[in-house]
Amino acid sequence: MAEVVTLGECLIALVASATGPLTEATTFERHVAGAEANVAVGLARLGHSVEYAGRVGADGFGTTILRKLRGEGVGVSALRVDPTASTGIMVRERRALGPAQVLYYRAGSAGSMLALEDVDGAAPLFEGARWLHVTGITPALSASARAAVERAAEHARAAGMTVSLDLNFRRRLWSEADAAPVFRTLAASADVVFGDADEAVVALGLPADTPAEKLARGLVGLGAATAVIKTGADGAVAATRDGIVVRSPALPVRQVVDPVGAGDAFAAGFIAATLEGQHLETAMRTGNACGAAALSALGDMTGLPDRAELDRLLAAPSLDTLR
Ligand code: KDG
Repeated sequence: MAEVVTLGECLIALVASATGPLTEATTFERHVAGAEANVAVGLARLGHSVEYAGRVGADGFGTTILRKLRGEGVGVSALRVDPTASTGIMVRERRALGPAQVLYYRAGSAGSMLALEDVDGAAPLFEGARWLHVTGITPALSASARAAVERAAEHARAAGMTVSLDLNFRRRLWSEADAAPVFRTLAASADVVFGDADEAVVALGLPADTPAEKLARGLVGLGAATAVIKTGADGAVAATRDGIVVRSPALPVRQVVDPVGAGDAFAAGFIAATLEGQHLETAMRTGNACGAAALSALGDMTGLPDRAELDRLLAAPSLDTLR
């Protein structure tokens, strides 16, 4: 019986080997990606049992994903191979300056066809599990995927599980106007909501310069018990329904190798610490440490720390060499 259940689209990321414009990129590294799968692997590396539900195509990339998740110790009993569609792909350039472009090739992919039947088929996984993690990416993929996420939240609530939502707004998948009401509905059935300032602004319809603490309080106002706003190099700020506000500084990162996946790493660390009975301060610190670790390596999952790595980071975040 797994402690954590998550669901979504796990896809292949082709990440440019060198920094610079996509136009000039000639070689790409193949990585396994997908926000919920990143969280699943992050939790598994920290020693938590986790089940991942979704669909991949009956192709080589689908097999890559299955092998990767199995190899990381993530349960894949509810990850179906769909022979009617391909595994989704995203292509990422890397930039030393300015935002990096992401191209998605996932319309009609196997993962985007996630549907109610996948969640209902996975219902036994919810019995005895403690936590469900969902993101705002999956509801953007298709109407059936959105219904699946909402159904998963219903199953989790019925089973007395804690539900976390990472807003993860993806402008290339849907508009602010379409995303905002979905974010609000999902936040209302979540216990913990994660997001960055931009995503919270979209969910709450507030001005872009709204301070992080106010955004966290706003998300709590939607119904969550705790909301965490990640503020990049500044760390994160959390607000709770009881009026507590916690600020947690980021760990120093000497070189940001790849920013993608840091938010998922934060969520994994936060969830792991909370499952271990730690206080909000420790959950935030653990989340920040995992986020920093993810920033330091290429690919969404590469830098996710195991327990020993996390302990080293938390003990001596600014040492540059251990001799
Ligand atoms: O959070 C990282 C994700 O953005 C990445 O793995 C791919 O799920 C993904 C997406 O849709 O952007």
